[in-house]
Order: sequence, then C-alpha cells, then structure tokens
Amino acid sequence: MLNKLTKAIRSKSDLAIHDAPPAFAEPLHVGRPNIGNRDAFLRRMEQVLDNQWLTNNGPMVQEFEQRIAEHLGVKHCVAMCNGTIALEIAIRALGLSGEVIVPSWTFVATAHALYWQDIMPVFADIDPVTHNLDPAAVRRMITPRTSGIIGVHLWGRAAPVEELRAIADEHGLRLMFDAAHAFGSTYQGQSIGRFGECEVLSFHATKAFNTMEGGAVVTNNDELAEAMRLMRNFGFKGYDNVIHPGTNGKMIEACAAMGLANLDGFSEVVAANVRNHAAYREALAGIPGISLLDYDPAERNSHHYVVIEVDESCPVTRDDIIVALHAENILARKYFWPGCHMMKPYRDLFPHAGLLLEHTRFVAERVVVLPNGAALTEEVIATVADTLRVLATDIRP
Ligand code: T4K
Repeated sequence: MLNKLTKAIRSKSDLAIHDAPPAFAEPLHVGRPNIGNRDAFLRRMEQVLDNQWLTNNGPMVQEFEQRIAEHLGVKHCVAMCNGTIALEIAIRALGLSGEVIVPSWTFVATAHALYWQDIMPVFADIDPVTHNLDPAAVRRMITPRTSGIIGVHLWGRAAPVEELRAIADEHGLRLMFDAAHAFGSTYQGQSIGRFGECEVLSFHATKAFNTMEGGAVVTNNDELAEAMRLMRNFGFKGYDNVIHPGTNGKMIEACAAMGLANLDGFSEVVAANVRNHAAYREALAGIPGISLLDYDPAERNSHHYVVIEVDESCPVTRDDIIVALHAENILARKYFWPGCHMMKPYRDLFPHAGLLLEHTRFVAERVVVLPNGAALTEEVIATVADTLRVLATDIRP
C-alpha cells in the first residue's frame, strides 16, 4: 500500500514543526515488515493446516532449518521462537557464567539474555567508525570471572571476528555472535553464521528476513546443536524421556512457512534495499553535518539499516531532527540510544559504566535510523532527505 505524500518540502515553512500538515498521511516506519510472496505463504499455510501439525519440530520447521543451513553454508540451524530465546539457549549451551563481555551499543536483548540467567553483561566500548566492539576495549574488560565474549554484527556489518577469536583463544574464553542484524551478510566473503562457536539470528518481523517472530542458532558444532535441540524442547529425548533441563524455545510451523516463503524472495528484498541505500546516498549528499553509514562494497550486507550520523557541524541537533521527522510522520529511530549501560537495570548495576564507554556515548548521541524496506519509493526517500536538508540549511528564524 502506497503511503500518500501530501506536500513538497522546499523551505522551513513547509515543515510540520512549523504548523504545515505532515508530509505523510500514514506513519512511515523503520521496521515495516517485508511481506514476500503472499500466495506462496498461504499455500504453505494450507499445508500446515492439512498436516494438522502446528508445532514441535514439524515438517515446515525441519525444511526451514535445512534451507537456512544450506543458505549459510553451516552444518546446523536450530530454529527457535525468537532471537532472544535463541541467545539465552546458546548462552546456556556454551556454559557461560560469571561475566560475559558484550557491547553496550546493541539492542537490549543481547544484555538481557545474559542478565536474565544471572550472568553479568560487562559492557566494552566500540569502534566509533564501525559501531562494532573494539578489541582493545574488550581486552580491558577481562577479569578472572570472564567466561565469554558475545560480538554483535551491528547493522549487519561483521564484528572484528579474527581479533575477537584471538582474544578468546588467548584467555580461554568462549566466543559467540549475536547475528540478529546479519542474515545475508558476509565476513571476508564467507556468510555470517559460520563464526565463533555459534551465531544467533533473529527473524523478527522488523528484520530484513522475517518469520514474523523467530530466531535460530547456527553452528558447525554437532554436540552444541544437539544440546540446543534438547533445551528448546524441555530436554525431551523421545516420549516421556527428559534428559536435559530445558525450556520452550520452539519455532511454530506458521513461522517456518513464512520463513520459507520469504527466503525465496530474499534476494529481491536485498536488491530493493541496495537501491534504496543508493537513493538515500544521492538524496542526502551535501547536507551539512549529516553522513550516511557505508557498507563495505567487498562484503555482502542486506542494507536493511539506513543509519545516518548527525555531527557537530549540523545546525540542528539529532534530537531536534527526530522531533521534526516524527512531525512529518517519518518515525525515524535513535537505535540503540542511550546504550544498554544507560538502561535502568544496567545503570543501577554500573552507574559509572559510561566512563569506559566514550565511543558508545559519542555514537549514541549522533545516530538516526531512517525508514527502509522493499515498499519504499524514491519519492519517499527524496521527501525524507528534503526534510533533513531544509532542517540543516534553512536556518532563518
Ligand atoms: N539482538 C539484536 C542485536 C537485535 O537487534 C534484536 C532484535 C535481538 C537480539 C532480539 O531478537 P528478537 O528476540 O526480537 O527476535 C525491534 C524489534 O522488536 C527487535 O526484534 C529488534 N531487534 C529491534 C532492533 O527492533 P522495537 O522495540 O524497536 O520494536 P517496535 O515495536 O518499536 O517496532 C519497530 C518499528 O517497526 C515500529 O515503528 C513499528 C514497525 N512495525 C513493527 C512490527 C512488529 C511494523 O510496522 N509492523 C510490525 O509487525 O524492537
């Protein structure tokens, strides 16, 4: 459905913050789901209903796991009900305990998955250019209680995999990745999903590739995969035989059906995102103080996140930009402001964590994530950019 554009934005007086009508009749969301081939999904749903098999490792989930493992070139895909439970189960299966080093600059689920299990997330600073963990900062946070590192491939850009591997090996730590943003990304030409001891994917509705809700742990480790399969199904090994502590982390057949339908259309989603990114680049060029985060042309990336940074040379602040965009019904986001360390559960634990997170604080004050997705048009992108250009250049009172 096309979102109706109501006006052109050429000067300050055209802005909704100055009482003009909003640019869009309906809200323009950052996380609008990519709905793939409806017919393919509905056909698969007919099959699910005909099978009378709705969950508990049904045929759709098994096919989905096989297709994802093939797609990523990894031995095992253990599908789960969401990325957060997948993180929790992976953390348990790896036997993490005590302290685990994570970035603060990530979605709060990365930290929660540890803390929920009485493991302390210890926040290490990031590289302000890549927004990913800074290996030197990781080294600084290691203590005798550290059991592991969770790297996050933020915005689908690979974390410094090799450097983190070297640190983990040197200190006898386990290494896993939160690859929630990185379905379809590569590191040194190889699909994300193959690194660390395991990697965790999210297939949430707002992700480039979605199963409505869903997630998975992918790994080449047979034993780990086996343990996670048990854990996601209460530890059952056949009827009446519980051999492991566990929970309910199962993906349902309807989600797998959505995933299978969407997987066939994923390359089209990426192609649309790449086009959108290029259109944003062109439209945003020359706006003072605003830069678009780049993706490495040598690596694959779904280009799902359109991330801009607002620096000191911009005449308006990042937060003023958010207010002005929202007034136009452009619901841009400050992901992942203010950083996990500033969110109440963690701020209460570590009130001074920010002192060691200089780059996290710096980036958190600058980032705006703009709407993206297969349904976006060039006209919409141009309007988002026009709003930013007028805000940053038309500074007449
Ligand atoms: N690790 C990382 C690094 C992650 O980014 C995430 C999830 C996880 C782990 C955990 O994976 P999951 O357990 O979620 O599988 C959203 C998502 O809920 C979350 O999945 C995602 N990261 C995070 C980055 O974004 P919110 O709180 O921003 O969601 P919400 O409800 O504000 O939705 C975002 C936008 O999308 C809204 O403007 C509305 C729009 N939207 C949303 C849904 C669900 C739609 O248009 N349609 C929809 O169906 O967290």
